[in-house]
Amino acid sequence: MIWAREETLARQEIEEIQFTRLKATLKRIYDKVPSYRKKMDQAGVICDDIKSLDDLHKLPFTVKQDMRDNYPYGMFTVPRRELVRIHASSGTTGKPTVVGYTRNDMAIWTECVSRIACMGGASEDDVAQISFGYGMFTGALGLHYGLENIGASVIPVSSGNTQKQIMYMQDFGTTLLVATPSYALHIGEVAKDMGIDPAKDLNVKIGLFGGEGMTEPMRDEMHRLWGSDMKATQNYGMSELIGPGVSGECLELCGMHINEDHFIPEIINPDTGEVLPPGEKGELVISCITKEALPLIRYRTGDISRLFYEPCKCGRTTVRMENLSGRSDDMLIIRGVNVFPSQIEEVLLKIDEIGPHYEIVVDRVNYLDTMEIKVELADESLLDSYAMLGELENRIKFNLRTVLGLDAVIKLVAPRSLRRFEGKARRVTDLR
Ligand code: DLL
Repeated sequence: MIWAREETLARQEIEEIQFTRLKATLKRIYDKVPSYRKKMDQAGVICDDIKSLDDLHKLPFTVKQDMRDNYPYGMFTVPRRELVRIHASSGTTGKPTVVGYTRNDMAIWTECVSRIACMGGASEDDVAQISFGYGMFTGALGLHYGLENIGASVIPVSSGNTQKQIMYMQDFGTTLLVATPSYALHIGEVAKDMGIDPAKDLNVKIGLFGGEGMTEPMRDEMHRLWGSDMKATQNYGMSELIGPGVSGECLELCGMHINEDHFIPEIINPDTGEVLPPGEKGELVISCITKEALPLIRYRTGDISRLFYEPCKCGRTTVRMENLSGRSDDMLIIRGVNVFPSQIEEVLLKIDEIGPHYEIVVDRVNYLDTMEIKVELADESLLDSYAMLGELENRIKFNLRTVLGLDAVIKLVAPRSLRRFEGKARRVTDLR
């Protein structure tokens, strides 16, 4: 089901809406946010210079550092008392990034997530278990409001307490799971430990996954565990932009539809800032054109993707963004080779004998980069055969070298011996 008419507009119509909303938002930010006004003045651009969407590139970027410099409320265009919700995303260093919502922003957020839930096959018939951590993370409450809005019965279980999650699934008849892909896999394996086959004994038919990427082999793994008939889609968002609700996959699985009447996407060359044509890969930049409290313009997400404008078979006309290759700051440079952890994951998960859990440790020894990958065996019995282990290790090394041009030390470890995550997985340790 398509939730809103705005998802099916003709391109000209959508662009007209975008332009009108962009102009209004820009004026608002120029008037209310001193740091952005300063940036525009320094760039020598005034609101009236933006005469069409093609002029968007004239505007300065907003970056995470702007949020830090204006901590906590300096980027807001409304007084604090107009905020009805505050969230924050914790970075690895320093203060968190603070985001806020007016009452109207909450309505927009709910609308955007409702669309994404419908894209993934959700409806009022669903019992939706939200296994994202409730709290400052936008994921849980974002999906919560959206799913409630479409009429699903929401169970706000939060993350953790995995055995109890499974009990709720059985007793409450959960049909839809919201989680990070890594936690969804973990819930499935704990169910198996309890003697419950998620594919046969549970009724979870829809997975709305997000907050981190799901590569295609990871999706296959999801189907193996939760059943081949599970609709396993992913959706994308970011606290600074709104939280979840920026884009989501429909059941055609050909990229994530962006809610274009609320967000204008661009892809840029991350080194030069130049805007790249449709279909080219680069950094995703998003302008929020309807938000009241924190409408960031040309925000550099750091996420790597590309855009496809061809209408989708599902009937939506909104632009699709390719599932992310990763974040520009996750990219590892190992002996000069650029590699995203997601590329390593793609190679690993195509090998049948190993499970979907791995850890990458990058270090520098005697001025040379080294990479060690710990990979879990899918089946304990493999541990008994040295010959098999040796062959498997060589095959993994060979595949990595062929696809990525990189040598790695492979450590095969027993099933269930690596760390599990209840939220976003952290699979890379860079010791350099
Ligand atoms: O993760 C918002 C969200 C929650 C989206 C739940 C979808 C579902 P942050 O915590 O601010 O917000 O983290 C944003 O997470 O820049 C991406 O790098 C990554 N990310 C989010 N969704 C995906 C996805 C939420 N589907 C950062 N694929 C983003 C890959 C994702 N990465």
